Formats: sequence, structure tokens, C-alpha cells
Amino acid sequence: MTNQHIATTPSEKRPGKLISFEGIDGAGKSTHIPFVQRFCEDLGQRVVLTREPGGTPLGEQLRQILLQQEMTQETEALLMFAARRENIAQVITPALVRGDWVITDRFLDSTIAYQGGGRNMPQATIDALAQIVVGAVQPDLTLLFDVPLEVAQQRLARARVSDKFEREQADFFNAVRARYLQLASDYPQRIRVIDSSGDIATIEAQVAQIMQSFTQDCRVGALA
Ligand code: Z5A
Repeated sequence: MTNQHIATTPSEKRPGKLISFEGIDGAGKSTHIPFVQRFCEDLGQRVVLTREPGGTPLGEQLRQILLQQEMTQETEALLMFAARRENIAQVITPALVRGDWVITDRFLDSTIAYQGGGRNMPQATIDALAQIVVGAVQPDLTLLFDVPLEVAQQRLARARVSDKFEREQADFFNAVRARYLQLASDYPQRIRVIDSSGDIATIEAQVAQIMQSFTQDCRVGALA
């Protein structure tokens, strides 16, 4: 993949950790953020929560536009990256430099999966924008909640009024899911796939196992 450089650049030197949550709409990722937050806080880490698009006052305004208005795929990608730039500059980098752990509901992998996989935007374009906006700020751990489209749609149908993305067709979401799984296969150390089709307790058990192993590795890394 042409995003090899971007996705394998080592994290910038900073004491904090960045954990991203990813998945197709309705995969159930947001449901598990409080559990991971508690897990980290129980270890004595200060945790900062954020989301994309969003996370800052300007980012939240861009989110409203992105989720409601039709626009070209280039505009959509540029606004996603604009919101991300603000989030990195105002929230993520300051927290990582302080030594906090940041949990972000979506990050760059969402752009690769949705704008790249779903909308067919060339990976080279995404890479070029990521180089400017994201640089070396890469997640230390990504939890990818994977679920068949039918299960995700059943959950969303029960949950709420759909936004612009959720009105896309099955082909779009299957392409998004396929790109996510491709990323997970390209970067197995960073991206951990969770079978999100079961009940919440079963999924939480998988998340707990991944978090135990991640925090263990962090402790070993800190001692080395
Ligand atoms: N997007 C993009 O295109 N490019 C980008 O770069 C970025 C984003 C950053 C906004 O994201 C949209 O922007 C998103 C991609 C695009 N597409 N949309 N829409 P978002 O994160 O705000 O939207 P979302 O993915 O729909 O997030 P969400 O609403 O938080 O969904 P979720 O995290 O996957 O699911 P959930 O809220 O945890 O659960 C959904 C429902 O299912 C809810 O009622 C739960 O109670 C229920 N649920 C959860 N787990 C279960 C289980 N295990 N069993 C039964 N029911 C469950």
C-alpha cells in the first residue's frame, strides 16, 4: 500500500499514548470507550477523550456540516483533515506531551477506510494530506470493531435517525469494512481486530484482553 510510510512512521517522542477506536457505523465501538477509559484510569493514567470529526469547537462545527451536507469527495476529505488538524494541535499533542493517554473515537484509519475504501479517493491523495496534517502522530493502539454490515444496520435502525454516511448503500460499507480489514492485516501490531457481532459482555472480554497485553507492553517499554 502507498500509505506504508505514513502508517509505519514511529510515534513522535512523547510520554503519552494514543488509542484509536475504529469500525463501520453501528459496529458498537463508542459503547466500549467508557470501559477502556476506566481500564486506563484504574492503572493510574490520566485519560483525555476526543472524537473525529470533532474534538474542538471548530471541529464540532465541521462535524455538523460533514454529517449533514452533501459535498464533493475532495471537500469531504479536506474538511475531515481540517477538523483533525485542530484536534491534533489543540487536544491530542498537548495531552500526549503532558503524558496523558488519549482515546480518540476515529482517526486517520477512518479516512483511509471511508474516503479511500468507500469513496475511492486515491491513497496517494490521502497520504499527501496526512503528511501535512498528521505527520508522526500515530496511534499506539487501534481497536477495530468488526461486524457484518447486516448486524451494524440492525443496531443503527434501533438507535436513531440516520446521518449522511449512514444513508449510503451496502456496497459503500462493505468497501469500508474491507479496507479496514486490509489495514489490520497490513499493520497487525498496531491494529487489533475485535469481533463485535456478539453481546456487549463478550466484546468487552476481548477488549480487556487486548488492553491487558497493551498495558503490559507499555510497562515493559517504560522499564527498558
Ligand atoms: N468519517 C469519515 O468518513 N472519515 C473520517 O476521517 C472520519 C469519519 C473521522 C461520523 O463518525 C462519520 O464520519 C462516520 C464516518 C465518517 N460515519 N457515520 N455515520 P461517528 O463516529 O460519529 O459515527 P458512527 O461510526 O456512527 O459512531 P457511533 O454512532 O458512535 O457508532 P458506533 O460507535 O459504531 O456504535 P455505538 O454507538 O457504540 O452503537 C450503536 C448502537 O448499537 C447503539 O444503540 C448501541 O447501544 C448498540 N450496540 C452497541 N453494541 C452492541 C451489541 N454488542 N449488541 C447490541 N447492540 C449494540
